Amino acid sequence: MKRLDQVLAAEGVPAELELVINDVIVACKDIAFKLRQGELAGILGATEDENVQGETQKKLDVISNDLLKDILVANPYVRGIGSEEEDYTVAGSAAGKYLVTFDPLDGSSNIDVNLSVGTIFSVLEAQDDQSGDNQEVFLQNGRKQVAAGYVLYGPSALLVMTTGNGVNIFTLDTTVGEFILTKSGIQIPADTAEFAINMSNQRFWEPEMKQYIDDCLLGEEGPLGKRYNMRWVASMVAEVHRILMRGGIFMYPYDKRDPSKAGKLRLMYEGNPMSMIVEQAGGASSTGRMDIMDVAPKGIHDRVPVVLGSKNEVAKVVAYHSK
Ligand code: AHM
Ligand code: MG
Repeated sequence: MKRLDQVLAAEGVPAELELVINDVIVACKDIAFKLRQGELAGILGATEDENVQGETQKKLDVISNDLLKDILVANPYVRGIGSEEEDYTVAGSAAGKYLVTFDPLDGSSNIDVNLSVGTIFSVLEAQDDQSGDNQEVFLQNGRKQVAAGYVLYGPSALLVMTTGNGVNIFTLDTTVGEFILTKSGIQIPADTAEFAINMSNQRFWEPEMKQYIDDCLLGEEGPLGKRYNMRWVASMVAEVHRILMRGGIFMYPYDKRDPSKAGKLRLMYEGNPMSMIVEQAGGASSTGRMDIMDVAPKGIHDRVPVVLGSKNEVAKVVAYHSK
């Protein structure tokens, strides 16, 4: 039985980075225990507030955000944090080497119906001596991530993470409160016949995406030559986890509902960390036109079209976009 700290040490992760990851995990364990208590802890339902994205905040969005923010800005190795639920980046320690971005509770529309949600995090190195409350210091592409992961709060709480040495899965042992390594060397099957997309947005998609899905729906008789299955949990963490376990393709493409936004999902909190995990597991991740991790962020809350999962299927979607 290996604990997270033992695995990180064996991967040669610097001690300071390990201490940063450890603080993320301490907060995630707290979130996991609060989710287990659910209604009993009075944590369900919405607040009166909206976040910077214009979305109503759930009580647990705010609680999870505060848990992560408070522990990380107090960590001497953290220069600053950026969160989906914070308008601006927040400064940590001036001498800190690392920047952490996170979506504290992804898929939070699922909380009140007792379905899976997750925390997604990404760690970058601060490249210069600017303070962490200056968002410029965060604006690095996804290839610069030194660690990325998510915690899936499902029937069991799972930590899935990478430091660039493959993908490991840890299961929260609730009897001792530790994440224990349960799977390593995760590899996403290269081929799949299972897609995940919110079909209700179809009329807003670009023609290339619509054509790909139309062809999937034609099954064996269509140009893709196979019968597809569909899943949509409305929780990216759960979708990505299913893809890690059995393959698949997940898409939240650009759509024209709001032309000022390049899609629904956020580059720094969702696109980049999930792309690092998927690529480390042998999968692929694209906007449809370029690798997500090569996108240069212009703002901390930038959005990005997302197509990720089984390598050969992602390549097909990219081919539709280059026709
Ligand atoms: P959130 O960060 O506000 O929870 O939004 C992200 C979530 C993803 O987990 C999921 O893939 C998507 O939004 C679901 O969107 P939709 O409501 O269109 O089904
Ligand atoms: Mg999210």
